[in-house]
Amino acid sequence: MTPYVNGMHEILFHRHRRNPLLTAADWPYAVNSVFNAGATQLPDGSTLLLCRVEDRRGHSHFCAARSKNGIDGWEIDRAPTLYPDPKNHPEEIWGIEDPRITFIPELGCYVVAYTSYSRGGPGVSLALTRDFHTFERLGVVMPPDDKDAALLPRRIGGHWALIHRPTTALGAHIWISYSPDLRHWGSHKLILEARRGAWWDANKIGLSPPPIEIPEGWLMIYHGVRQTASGCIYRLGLALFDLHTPERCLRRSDTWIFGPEAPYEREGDVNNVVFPCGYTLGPDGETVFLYYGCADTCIGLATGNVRKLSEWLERNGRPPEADSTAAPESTSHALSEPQAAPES
Ligand code: BMA
Repeated sequence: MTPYVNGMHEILFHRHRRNPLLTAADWPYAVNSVFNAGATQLPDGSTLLLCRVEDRRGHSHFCAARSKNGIDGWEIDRAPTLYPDPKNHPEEIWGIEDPRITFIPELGCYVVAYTSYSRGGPGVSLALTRDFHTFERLGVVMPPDDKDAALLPRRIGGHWALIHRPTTALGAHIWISYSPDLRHWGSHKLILEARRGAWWDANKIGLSPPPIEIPEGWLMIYHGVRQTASGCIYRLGLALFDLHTPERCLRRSDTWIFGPEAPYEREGDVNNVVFPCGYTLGPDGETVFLYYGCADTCIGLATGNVRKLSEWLERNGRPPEADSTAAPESTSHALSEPQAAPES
């Protein structure tokens, strides 16, 4: 650990002592790096990580790693689990990245939301799977520039809801969109804005793992990107959204809660990055196992507690409209006047 950490902040996520949990050295075939893994708990209670694996071309694919306790004893697929298919899906010509997994009880399958990368830029694609061996691709659902997407596990007002992060000349903010069938999307709404100026989450934010459903609402761990003279710093903040109207942000933290501190987070192919794409909950239903990419090079685990996260946000967060320094010209009516989700 860096000797410069102040140590006076409340610690909400604890790094596992076996970090980094998974690195390129663990892989059964030639790879450059493994990071930004989606995560889910399988019916037998074991943990599946769908790891982003980068080859020496710089292109990424996904490879599944399974473990009984989510910590060690990983069994890694001997070959790529989901590989770009540019012939049928030209949007994947430069690879597929950053998967987020949601189990959908109504469909009895998992939906993987991922970044498909091509000449057009990064877009959001969806694929369905029951077993993480075969996948049904739905193709691009959000055209470039868009990424950092995850599906909510059930319909809201009769419609599926996708959280994602389009980028425009005005910045990179978090949006929600709705669909009757996972293929046609509309009712797009801005739900969380990047702040500006000196803020740790100025200009660019994005969803990290899929939102966590708690009694108080959808708890979102999001990443904020600070641009500095020596590159970007990726850190994590918290926001809470209304359970029935997930476009309505109830609270947002002012400060980040987790950032690059350990040497494997500080230094790698891209320095100073912590980037979770997945979590699982422990048997107590409260312990969060947060799996995160470290410096675009390896995979770490940090554990927290949903109740403590929620209580901390209650004490330290505030409604976004109370933030007078964000978006002074108020580009977002959705932030101050939340609208109901479309009716079925
Ligand atoms: C983001 C994403 C992540 C990556 C991060 C840091 O834009 O592309 O995949 O981990 O940058 O390089």
